[in-house]
Amino acid sequence: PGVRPLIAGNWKMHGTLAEATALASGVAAGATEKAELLVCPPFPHLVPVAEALRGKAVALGAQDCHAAAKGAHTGDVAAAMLKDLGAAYVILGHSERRADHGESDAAVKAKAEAALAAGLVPVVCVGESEAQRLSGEAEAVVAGQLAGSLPEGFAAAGGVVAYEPVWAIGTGRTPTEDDIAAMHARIRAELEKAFGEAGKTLRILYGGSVKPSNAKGILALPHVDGALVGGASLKAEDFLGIAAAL
Ligand code: G2H
Repeated sequence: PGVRPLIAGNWKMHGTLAEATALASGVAAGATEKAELLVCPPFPHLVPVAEALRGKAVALGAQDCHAAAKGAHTGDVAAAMLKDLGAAYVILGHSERRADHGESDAAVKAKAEAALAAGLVPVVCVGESEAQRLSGEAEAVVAGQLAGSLPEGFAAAGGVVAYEPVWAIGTGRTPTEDDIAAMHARIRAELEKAFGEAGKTLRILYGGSVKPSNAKGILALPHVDGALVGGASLKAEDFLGIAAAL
């Protein structure tokens, strides 16, 4: 309550240029007052999607950035480049990047610092593995990731945390609503511990197999301030259906 929810689409490594701009236009056509909508296309599609979204009420984000402001980093992209093309947000520390590229909490923190320095809002992802969930360590793991990944200045910039249990990503499985609520309450407590009063209003998104059919229950939970959506963000109808569940 009081915080405008954020419904974010993580397009991952999907689609053609034509599909990306059509999807962006489709999302923009259904933009709603109830939520802030954000789309995060792959790097090569950012500029045309930015053009497709010009004048529309949909924010643009990237899926990663480098920790350095510039330099000899072949194949990488600086936060300032993203800001310059019109991005407002950048997803950092997604579990797929933590797994595919060995990104540690310290690496995610350095990237978040670079994002803040460039004027981007970081969306920092955390979440436990299935083994960690089964052994009862999920909350401790997530608290550790938050402590290690969130830089100073995160709260002042309105940083976003996305809780994505690794075993729920793209699998169609989700935690129970009670488990989501418990984890989000824990994340809220950690944010307040780290940032005081400002931690109370930072948005905490749930991610992992969110779709129109389960969005209503998840988005109604306390301390769930929106969703980070993968698979279901690739069709405008599904993505907007999730926002409509608010
Ligand atoms: C979790 C999510 C988006 P999906 O990674 O970040 O993907 O909704 O496909 O589980």
